[in-house]
Amino acid sequence: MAKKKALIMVDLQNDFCQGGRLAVPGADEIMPLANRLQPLFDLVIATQDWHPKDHMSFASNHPRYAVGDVIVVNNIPQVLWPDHCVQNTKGAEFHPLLGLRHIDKIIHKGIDRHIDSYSAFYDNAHLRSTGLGEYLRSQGVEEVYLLGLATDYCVKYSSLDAIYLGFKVYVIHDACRGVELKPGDIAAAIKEIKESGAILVSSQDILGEDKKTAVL
Ligand code: VGL
Ligand code: ZN
Repeated sequence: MAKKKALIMVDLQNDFCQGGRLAVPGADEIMPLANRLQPLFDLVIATQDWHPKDHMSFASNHPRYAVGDVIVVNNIPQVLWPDHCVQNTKGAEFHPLLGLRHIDKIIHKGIDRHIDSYSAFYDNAHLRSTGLGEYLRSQGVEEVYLLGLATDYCVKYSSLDAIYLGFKVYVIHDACRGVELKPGDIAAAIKEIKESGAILVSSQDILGEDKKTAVL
């Protein structure tokens, strides 16, 4: 039997899209791709960044600091962000053009106010699992494909953790967009993703392949 494949759609939420609190350039362009890709997978996971209002990653909760500053909390560098993806707000909802009917499981992350969680699998200190790794294993998944936001944060850390957990990992590069806080951040993230052993693919590699099998 073919290896079971999961698609992990990372943080396709309003706050990371046009008009959102932490808008990632080009984010909205991903939705049509995500919608075409979903039916081709055995399992579809969507993550949501899901912060309490008093979350430590918000600059607004650190009076002497500004958005973009980096502080160190428990020996872990923390970028301070605008308030974003606050639980049960419009900004935390999925983008309105994202199809939801193929989604098998939603993973919330960043829910503990004391620590951030870029990865879909663990918090930034690697102390607590979100349950995603265990879920994928329980479903017999061996290969994971990642797309979403942001290339240089949540996609990167999710990909590194998926490798760490022993999955075969593919990152669908044209279905990701990055924050690029500093010029070169996206390129550096892509390099790190590749060096970790994840494989970069294009959405056409996947969609095209499906077309071939369809005519056979
Ligand atoms: C993200 C910054 C803060 C992401 C989440 O989804 O990449 N980035 N929170
Ligand atoms: Zn966040």
